[in-house]
Amino acid sequence: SQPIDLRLPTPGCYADPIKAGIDADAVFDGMTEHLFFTLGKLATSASLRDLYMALSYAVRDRLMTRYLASQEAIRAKPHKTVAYFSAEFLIGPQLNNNLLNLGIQEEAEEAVKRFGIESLNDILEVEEEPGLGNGGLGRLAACYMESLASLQVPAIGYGIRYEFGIFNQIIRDGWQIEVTDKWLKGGWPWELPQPDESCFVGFGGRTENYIDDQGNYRSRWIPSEHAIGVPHDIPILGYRVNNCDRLRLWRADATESFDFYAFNIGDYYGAVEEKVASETISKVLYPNDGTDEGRRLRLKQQHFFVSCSLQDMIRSLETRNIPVEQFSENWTVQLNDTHPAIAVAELMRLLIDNHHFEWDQAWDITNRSVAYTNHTLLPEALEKWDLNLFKSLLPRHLELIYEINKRFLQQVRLRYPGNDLILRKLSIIDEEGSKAVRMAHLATIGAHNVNGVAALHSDLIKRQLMPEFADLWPEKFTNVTNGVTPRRWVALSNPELASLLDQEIGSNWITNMDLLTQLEEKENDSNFLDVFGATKLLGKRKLAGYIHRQTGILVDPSTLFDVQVKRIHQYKRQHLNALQIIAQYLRIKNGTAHSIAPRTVIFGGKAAPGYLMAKLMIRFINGIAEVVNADPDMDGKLRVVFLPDYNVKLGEQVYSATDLSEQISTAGKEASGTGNMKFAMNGALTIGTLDGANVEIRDRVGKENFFLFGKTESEIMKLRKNGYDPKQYIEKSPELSEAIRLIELGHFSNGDNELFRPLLNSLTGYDPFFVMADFDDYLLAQDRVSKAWQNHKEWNRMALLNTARSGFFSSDRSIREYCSSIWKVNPLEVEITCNIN
Ligand code: KOT
Repeated sequence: SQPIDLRLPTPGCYADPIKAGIDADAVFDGMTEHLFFTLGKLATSASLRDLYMALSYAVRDRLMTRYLASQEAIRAKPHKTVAYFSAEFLIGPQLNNNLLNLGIQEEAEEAVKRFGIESLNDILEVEEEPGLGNGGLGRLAACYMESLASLQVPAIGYGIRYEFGIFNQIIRDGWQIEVTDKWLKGGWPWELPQPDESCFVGFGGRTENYIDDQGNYRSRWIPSEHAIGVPHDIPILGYRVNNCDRLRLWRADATESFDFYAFNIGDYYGAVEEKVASETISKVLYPNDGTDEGRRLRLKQQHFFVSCSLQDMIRSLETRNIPVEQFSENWTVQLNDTHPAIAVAELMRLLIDNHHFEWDQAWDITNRSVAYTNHTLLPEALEKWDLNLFKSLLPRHLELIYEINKRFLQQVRLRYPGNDLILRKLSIIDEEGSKAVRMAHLATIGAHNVNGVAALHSDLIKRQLMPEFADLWPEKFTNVTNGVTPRRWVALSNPELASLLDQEIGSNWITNMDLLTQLEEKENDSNFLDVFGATKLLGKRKLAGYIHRQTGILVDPSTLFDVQVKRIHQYKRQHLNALQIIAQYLRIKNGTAHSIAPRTVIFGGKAAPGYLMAKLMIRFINGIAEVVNADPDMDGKLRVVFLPDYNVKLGEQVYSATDLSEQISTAGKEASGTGNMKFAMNGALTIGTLDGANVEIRDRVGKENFFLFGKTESEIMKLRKNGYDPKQYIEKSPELSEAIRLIELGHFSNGDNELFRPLLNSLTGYDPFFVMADFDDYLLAQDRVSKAWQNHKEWNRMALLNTARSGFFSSDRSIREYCSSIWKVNPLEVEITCNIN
């Protein structure tokens, strides 16, 4: 390809893809200039925050050549580009990631020292992360953007610039309190507003038919409200390449800063109200992970960002003189779950109503462009929109959906003549009870590919969730097992392990995680195992310091760090872990704890604000922590910690400091999990069920290096079918009965025997997630963990094999699979010439 010739605004040769011509002097000078001109500060009076901002701006400057050259490359020569549509992008802190990918961490370290700062870490500490996601789904989107750029694939991530991200969590008296997340308050240096590329979006109103100038019958939508989407671009630089992709997040603005007519007739508040209503669209992220709230504002958010994004994509074709007919040759749209599924109807609307395509051609373009990733089988998470609500907000889209549905059902009729049941099952419109639009059906019908996120999950989509669809279109249903980026989840978060890997196998592992298998040669190298164990201990010491500062609890880094960090959810079964702790506590109290490993059990995670049972689970864990940590009998044997406000930044400290990873969801419920992968890469052993990607992790790391327990998905199904009674399991298990009795007595609630009643009733009554059924087997697996911990050499050997065999779970591998089997896109290497010197 032709190198891109840019008029570079700053001197220096940018052709070196590694150091980018940036040395410590350049970073220092850049910081000095930004302190003075951008921040209005003198170096002598700059705070840590000022220095963080100055360094970030200086680094952002160094991204711009690549950012512009990457866009120029597409302009110069059309190339299919990935549009990753996601309501959430949980990107985490940006500064260190950009330093790493530019290859200037050491230069930055030296530059900040010249400002009298002891370590770059002091500055990295200041960064606030944009919490624009709930958990796994949003973090996956962020890992995928980083891998796309690193693999030199042209891509844009489209989403929403929420003013308030996921709430901050504080713990008071053991309860979760939600605090507004004001991530933008001090200014956020990583975004570039692009108001010239704003888009107009409609809502509500009505549709009408008309005859155009050529005498054609057409339909159009006359919305009653509008909002403007203002794009804010975040550069996503690939690792040591010139390719710099973008996250384009839309902020909603009012169409007029005031409705002057209303203002003039004296309705001042009415005018302001409309402005406020438009701007509310991008105000706040819905804090539900895995449940669907069905709220009008949420549907507005979805249509808002999807419409802006599709308009933006069509406009980009037009400005490059590419006919809109060639949309699907130039764009591939991935729907991250059904949150952006309205894209199917919106793209049809734009093509038919605005660009005057015939139905068949519009459908062909839509279907060729769009693919859908399903992330959950939980019925409560499958999005459904009340038909009346949908109609009142998106009347034209509903007409188009009816037409899509009519044509689809005709196909179904041909395939299954006379089978009305199947028609009702597959219809986009749910006719049972109050009518609703099923977004997963719209996405599945509109897409050319539907994938699950782990082998088991993809299989269950075909066998349980959508068997009739899979029967109709067997080749449409595929699997792409999730992955996580080794840049953030090893290199940045575990620098000690990263430099050990560099020494042992060279530094190419960071872009080729399969090279980690070379570590297997070291499995019997006693010295190496000690060094490997020592890097883990360093991580544990750091985390112990953090725990002490945050919670006042002193933990011993030589104990087994047993960690469960993830959203709090019944299906993830933090309460199973909590019950296990009570059993260990009782053993210690009763003097029957013979060979149990001294443990520090660490929890972290947020509960959706309206999910009362999850909030009670947090209270429960904290109740146990309070009793255990205050009891001298537990000293040196057991500690329990609930880490408040678990987020990406905290995750970076946790994965590298973990010995045992808790992945204990009810089989069939966790679509994949991605934390499980981060732990394994960092040499934690997993205790887990055969659920989600655990299955594949175990297959890869070896079953002897994984603590398996619990019922399989098919055993769970059978239990449910044959009438599951948790009481039978409780009666058969003395340790479980005893643990439950202690909770009932109020032992973990200062004598209050009502506090945990709802939790106990659920577990002993209906137990929807089979906690009781898996308890004994879990406890046995924990005993195997304790036994394994006695032999440190052996533990380290197993841990090493986990790291060595985790290469498959790099998001680079996942993205390569998406590129070749779903998107059919190739990399486009961005070259930059040095045209100044
Ligand atoms: C569903 C509705 C609203 C918000 C989030 C979801 C959601 C989250 N659905 N699935 N997820 C998680 O996605 C991860 C990435 O694929 C999976 O690893 C995890 O198992 C899902 O629970």
